[in-house]
Amino acid sequence: VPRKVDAVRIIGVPMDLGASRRGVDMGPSALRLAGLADRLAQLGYTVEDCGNVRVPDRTTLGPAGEGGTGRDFLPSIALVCEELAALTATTVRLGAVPLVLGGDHSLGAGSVAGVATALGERGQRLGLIWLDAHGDLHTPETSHSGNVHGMPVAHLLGSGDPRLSHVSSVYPAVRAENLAFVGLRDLDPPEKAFIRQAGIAAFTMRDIDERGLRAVMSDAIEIASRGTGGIHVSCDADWVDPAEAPGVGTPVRGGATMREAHLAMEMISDTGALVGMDLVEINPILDRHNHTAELAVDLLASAFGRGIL
Ligand code: 5AB
Ligand code: MN
Ligand code: MN
Ligand code: MN
Repeated sequence: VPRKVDAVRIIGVPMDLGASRRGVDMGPSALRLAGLADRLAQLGYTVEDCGNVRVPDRTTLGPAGEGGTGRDFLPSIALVCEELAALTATTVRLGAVPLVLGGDHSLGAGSVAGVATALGERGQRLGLIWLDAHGDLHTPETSHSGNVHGMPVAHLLGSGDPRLSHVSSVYPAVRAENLAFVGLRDLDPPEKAFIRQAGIAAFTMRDIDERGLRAVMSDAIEIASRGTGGIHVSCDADWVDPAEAPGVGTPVRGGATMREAHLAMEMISDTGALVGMDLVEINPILDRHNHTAELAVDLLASAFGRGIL
């Protein structure tokens, strides 16, 4: 399949307001230091690094910062998501793929929203593949932790706080029928209820164990492709097993192997339908010698076609 787009724009989002554990704000630096831009350029892409979106440090947010808990940061996160969505929308309009570097996964409510806006202007819907150990399907009401990185998918589907669910000019930004999860293994009860009630395609690690990554991923791609103008892939580094990707904020044992992760990325590349991508939740403080960021750059290279002979 010839690829549709040969320009990639890198957008860093050094945000840790959505997570309890600090340090994922350093993710964009770690991924850049692991050689991301050069790797993509070697694959023949025109690469433009737009630098970082401005994100307030939580120590500057006053009482909400030091004393606050997760949901206190929602207004600040929503502002970052608005700005990020404007950038990803512009990038898609210009004919390039936005590659968003996190930062915690709350940014997904902005990155995906912007891509949905740009496709909506062409009369197209967006398909979404969410690679994650977690469902990220909480609303501020159902979340026990209050952490907004556990909420982006619910908001993209139109639930929760309007400041996060109305970032896109398309509402909801993504329809449940065009969404597929892959790699799930740590869901809270309200997230399971959401999946059942909305009828979301949720492929767990058990599905990968029983059917193999290839069968699961082709189902996910089919779901995200059906009736859509392109696929956004939001990759939480914690979908990979922590033995291979230790530098993540919320590790859960029993994740995808390195080879399964590569195959998933190669299959995404084969679709030629990738219109946007996030790589989030890398925590350099918990990493060993930047190995998780290096693995992530390898995986991104696979998603952008390095396996094509
Ligand atoms: B991540 C948990 N469900 O809501 C919560 O890493 C974890 O973006 C959320 O997937 C993990 O706090 C969010 C327990
Ligand atoms: Mn996540
Ligand atoms: Mn996760
Ligand atoms: Mn996490």
